[in-house]
Amino acid sequence: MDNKKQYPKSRLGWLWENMEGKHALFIVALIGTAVYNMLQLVVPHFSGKIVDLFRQAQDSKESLTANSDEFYRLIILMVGLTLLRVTIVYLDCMAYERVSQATLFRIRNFLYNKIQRQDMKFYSTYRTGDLMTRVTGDLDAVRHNIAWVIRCIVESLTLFLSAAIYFFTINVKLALCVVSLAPLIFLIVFRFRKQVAPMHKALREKLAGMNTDAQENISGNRVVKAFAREEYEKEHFDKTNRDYRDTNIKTQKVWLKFFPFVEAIANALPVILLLVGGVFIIRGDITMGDYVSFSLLIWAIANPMRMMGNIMNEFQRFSAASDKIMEIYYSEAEIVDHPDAIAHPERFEGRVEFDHVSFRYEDGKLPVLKDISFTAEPGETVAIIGETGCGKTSLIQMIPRFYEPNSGSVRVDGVPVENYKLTDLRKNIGLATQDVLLYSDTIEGNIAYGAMTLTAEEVEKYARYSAASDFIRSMPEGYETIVGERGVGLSGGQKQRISLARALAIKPSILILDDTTSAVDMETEKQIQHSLRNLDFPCTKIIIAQRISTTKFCDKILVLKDGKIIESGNHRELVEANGYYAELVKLQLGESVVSA
Ligand code: DGT
Ligand code: MG
Repeated sequence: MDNKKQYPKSRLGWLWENMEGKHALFIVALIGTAVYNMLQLVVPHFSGKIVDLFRQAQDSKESLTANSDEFYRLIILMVGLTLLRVTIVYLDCMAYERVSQATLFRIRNFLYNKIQRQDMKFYSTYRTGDLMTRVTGDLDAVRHNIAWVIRCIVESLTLFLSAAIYFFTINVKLALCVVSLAPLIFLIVFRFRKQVAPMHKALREKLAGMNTDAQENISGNRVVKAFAREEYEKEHFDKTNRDYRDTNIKTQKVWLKFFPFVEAIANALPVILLLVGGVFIIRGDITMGDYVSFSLLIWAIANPMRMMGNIMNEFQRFSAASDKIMEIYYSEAEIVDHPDAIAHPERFEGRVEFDHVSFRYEDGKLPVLKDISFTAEPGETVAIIGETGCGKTSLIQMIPRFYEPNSGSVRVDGVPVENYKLTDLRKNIGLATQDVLLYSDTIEGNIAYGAMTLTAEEVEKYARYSAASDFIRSMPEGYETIVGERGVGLSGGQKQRISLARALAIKPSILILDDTTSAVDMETEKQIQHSLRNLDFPCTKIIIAQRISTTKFCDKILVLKDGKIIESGNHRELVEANGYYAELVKLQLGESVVSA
């Protein structure tokens, strides 16, 4: 399991690092916890003192009257210190809340930035539901650890230690009898930890699995409905949910197994006190007041013992959760700016070269691209055609450096892409991906996603380029129409056209279209082709296409098969070569057109 991973910091070290700016407050809060718990001893102590006051003379009334000043002094002290304790508790709670929220805020932001900066490999490794669990439930376990678990540990330790010390100052033998049970409790809790730790790991996995199921089914609801799989999905979720519940119960049962022993020991304490204390009083070793203090304070020994199981339980939950967060926290994207990457703020010319590029996905067995070489000169249009799965999408992903070739080199304007800063490289590339993702925003907002400063006229111009302006204008709210989640409410072709407008809006020097017109009709496609040829900025276009009508006017056509370029040339050359492309032409346009 991944908990074996080594991180630069331990869990608590990592937590401490993320409390940055709140270290002092946290330490004050911890000291506050220690102080108000020590103050808990005050009431029993003074009660004991008062009892002894009562008993100084034969008659309690007499002795109290004789010492009434002392009596009132003690009462005022008790009330005053109790008020002080309550105030400290209040401020202390606030301090823990502040520290834990600030830490949470910092980690959450850090994680979000980290996730944003990750590369494609990361996104194909982690499922959305799992990532969501990490930034929500797991983070909450971390907050709980600061605001509750650590505080409880300090609280229990202080109570136990100060009560123990107090006991020892009164009477060593009696204190020894009471405290001697502590090691037993430690032993039990230690064994408990061993059993409960794996349970929390399993619990954490089950929760993530459940969230992933829920997330996939909600966002994939159309598929579920289309295949009438609601019942199946309901049952499936039911099972996951039940599984999670059962694991939860099992985890609790682990504690129940140990609970009776801890409880028995904790309950044995007053009995010991009663017995041994009684004997000591008879023998005159302790006063009645000492005995009262002892018995009023025995909870300060027993409660921490009782709490230990709970604390251990919560701490294991924190461990499992923080491991999951730290995995993302310390993950490094492999594709990042090289240390000696050159800044290139100017616009690229747009020459794209593939030089003997081969590529295999890290988790894939077979190479996906084999020895690909071609050049797209600035302003040229290069089409890539080939059957499904031949590697077209993989090929174009090398240009914005979403993936890196295993061998060979991809160059833009003569410079290997890895020598550019990623942002410089990517802001020059307009990409319309195969599966279109639109944001829940207005159409205008979606088109201007990469170029926030666009004016309304410009947005409309790019919509016109992508043959989208007509349908957008015909919508009641036009460019202000809110696009539903993932573009719900638009047709496939409409979404493609908005995504094309979005890619054009950044005026890229390299435009990459991955099957961007596959869902639009022939007439609209023709319009798009026309405007792409007449853009008002220079631009190299790399177009993945299925239709001969798209490839026909391109400067260069690459025919890809099983990751290899098997033919390349313009339309006419390839038709004359009478190979795979010519076959396609025959299939799509019919014999007559070929011979014409
Ligand atoms: P299409 O879009 O259906 O026309 O197909 P292409 O030509 O765009 O194919 P492409 O490049 O998506 O996939 C080429 C091969 O690589 C195919 O066998 C599936 C595999 N593949 C694609 N993406 C991944 C990935 O993220 N991981 C792994 N292991 N394999 C992948
Ligand atoms: Mg593809």
